[in-house]
Amino acid sequence: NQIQKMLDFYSQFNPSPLSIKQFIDFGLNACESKSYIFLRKELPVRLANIMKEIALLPENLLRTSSASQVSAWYARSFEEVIQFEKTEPTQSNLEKFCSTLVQIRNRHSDVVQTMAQGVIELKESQGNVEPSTESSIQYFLDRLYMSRISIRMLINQHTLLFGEFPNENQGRHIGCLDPACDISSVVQDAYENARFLCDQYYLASPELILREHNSLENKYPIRTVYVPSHLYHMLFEIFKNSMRAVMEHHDHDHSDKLPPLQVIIVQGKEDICVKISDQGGGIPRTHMDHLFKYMYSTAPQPSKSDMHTVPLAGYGYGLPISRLYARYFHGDLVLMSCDGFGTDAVIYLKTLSDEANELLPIFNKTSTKFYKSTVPTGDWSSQGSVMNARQMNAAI
Ligand code: W6P
Repeated sequence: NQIQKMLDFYSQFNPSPLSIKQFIDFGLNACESKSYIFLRKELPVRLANIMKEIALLPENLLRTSSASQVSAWYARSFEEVIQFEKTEPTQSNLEKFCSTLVQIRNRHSDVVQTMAQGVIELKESQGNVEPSTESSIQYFLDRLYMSRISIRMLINQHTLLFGEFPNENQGRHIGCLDPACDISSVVQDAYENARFLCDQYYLASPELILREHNSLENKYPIRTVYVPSHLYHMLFEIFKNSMRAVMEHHDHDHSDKLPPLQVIIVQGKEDICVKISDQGGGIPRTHMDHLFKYMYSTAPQPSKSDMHTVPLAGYGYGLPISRLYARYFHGDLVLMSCDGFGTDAVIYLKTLSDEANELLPIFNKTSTKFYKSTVPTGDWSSQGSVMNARQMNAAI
């Protein structure tokens, strides 16, 4: 039908990544019709690119009611936004466009939760999931959520700059970007809010020791151009995990002896690093990869009634999504752990706003191939293919 044709058409285009600098420059000489003309093509392109991938999902996931719900939301939004394909940027069309964008943003607010539900449904209907299916789902969800982050960024910028309350007291902010984002105050804020939860459940919480080191100019505090809500999201998630680890690893009756969380913020030529160190006993290396896996994180929670599991930080989708936020503008989030001692989480951000380009999934032959390929066959010995002592004895 007509919509399918449009979908095929728009999916042929690659999304156009913008840098933080471009978002700022655009916001400074904000022109609503320019933004409108860009978005009425760019939004259908980004929607179509990810919709083509939704179509390639493992069938047993796509068939779940949750995944088909998400798929239907995308179809509806695509349909709505291409209504503007050939309409002129008159005042009334610009207003309609804004309210359509708000409507789309609201429609998609529960995508992450709903896909998580779909993964649970899949597990319940399948029992165990093939490793190849699992890796397809990991690949897909990373791309779906990254696409979603990017589309929401575009919608937020347009609606904040040109929406109903354009000059609402935003201070220095340009849309959702802060051109002088004070990293340490976002760290403080995220720490205080995580600490509030921690105090509620454990009746104590580790202190924070915060240091800054600006290797470029000795000017404090370290500021950068960034989306403060993205940075907050990552930090809040890490703090919750670190606090839980510290509280679970140490004697609750001696909360005056809790090792503090140590954060250092460093500005280098290329990167800004925010390192959060806890002494929460660390993570064994065998668990490290799992922390970023959607399938692992959505394991049906075994102990909902268990009074010892607190909602401070289940390994939900918090970490994988936080890493996507970091990668979205070409940063990263990595964990390093000393099993038995503690964990360092490092958030990397690009120092230069013209190097901070959106990282966007592109639908093409390569991405298609990924869904069809199986897990690469091992060419290193591993637990599975090496004999243990008993097998060795039996073989001899
Ligand atoms: C831990 C486990 C973890 C995950 C993410 C961030 C920090 C930490 N600390 O023990």
